Amino acid sequence: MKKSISFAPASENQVTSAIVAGFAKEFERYVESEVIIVGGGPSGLMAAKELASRDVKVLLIERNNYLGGGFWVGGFLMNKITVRSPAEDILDELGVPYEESESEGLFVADATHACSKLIAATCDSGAKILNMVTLEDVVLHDELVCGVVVNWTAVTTLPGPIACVDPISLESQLVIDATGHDAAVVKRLEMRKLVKTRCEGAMWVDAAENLVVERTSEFYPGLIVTGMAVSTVFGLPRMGPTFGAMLLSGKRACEIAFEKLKR
Ligand code: 48H
Repeated sequence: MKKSISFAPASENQVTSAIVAGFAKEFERYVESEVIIVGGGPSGLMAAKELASRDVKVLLIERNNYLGGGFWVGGFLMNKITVRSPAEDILDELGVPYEESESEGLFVADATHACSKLIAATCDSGAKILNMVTLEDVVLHDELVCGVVVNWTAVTTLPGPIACVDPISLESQLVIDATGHDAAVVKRLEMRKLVKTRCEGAMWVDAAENLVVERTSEFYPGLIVTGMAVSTVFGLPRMGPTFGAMLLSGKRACEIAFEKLKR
């Protein structure tokens, strides 16, 4: 005979209260963080996971409902991702199964498995995630980036005449631009002629991945760039659907941020 299940009793208003109280308490704690990461693709997730694992107070902002950015698909809508050695070490760390392709040192994994594991590891690390939130601007004090200006993505996509909703600011000691090809944070500085970005270069996988990791850096005081944003700002070649450099660039961004926080 089937055993019937009886859930704990709750009223509708108790469900609502639980959500409001849970959100408000945490949100208030994160109006000031040590590091804010904008963009929840592979580089941003990796940087968030690594920083939170070192007990850094880190907030990741993502404009979509879902995290993962371009990591869910490997290119041309085929859901296999590739990484080149030595980035398979990260797949090992995450517990993602993979196979070596016919090309030595080039590994293939299920995109959904890799992406889910990276998201789960980031959440487990203690990084705070704010999804459905879009970066609108930066906080800039005396030529130092010290926070972000954000709004609900739903507000930013409303037609102009009904979107008169001011954004809010969140402060941090450092901001990491992990917004991919857009380099959306850096672009707010370029708009004001404080920096100049180059256009992302044409495809050249062999050169591109090394360069992205090498050039992951503090691009402007208080602002670190990681992932494809590095290609955009420095005009580096693109690498196509291979993700080792995104993961290692996120790790590098963490190391740079961690060193800066210590000083
Ligand atoms: C909040 C924002 C905003 C904003 C964007 O594109 P991503 O996956 O970025 P990376 O750099 O971690 O990885 C790049 C990789 O996916 C890729 O495209 C590669 C390897 N391309 C090679 C090639 O040759 O084309 O993720 C960026 C994330 C996304 O989730 C966006 O939704 C988010 O940032 N985002 N979040 N406010 N203004 N802009």
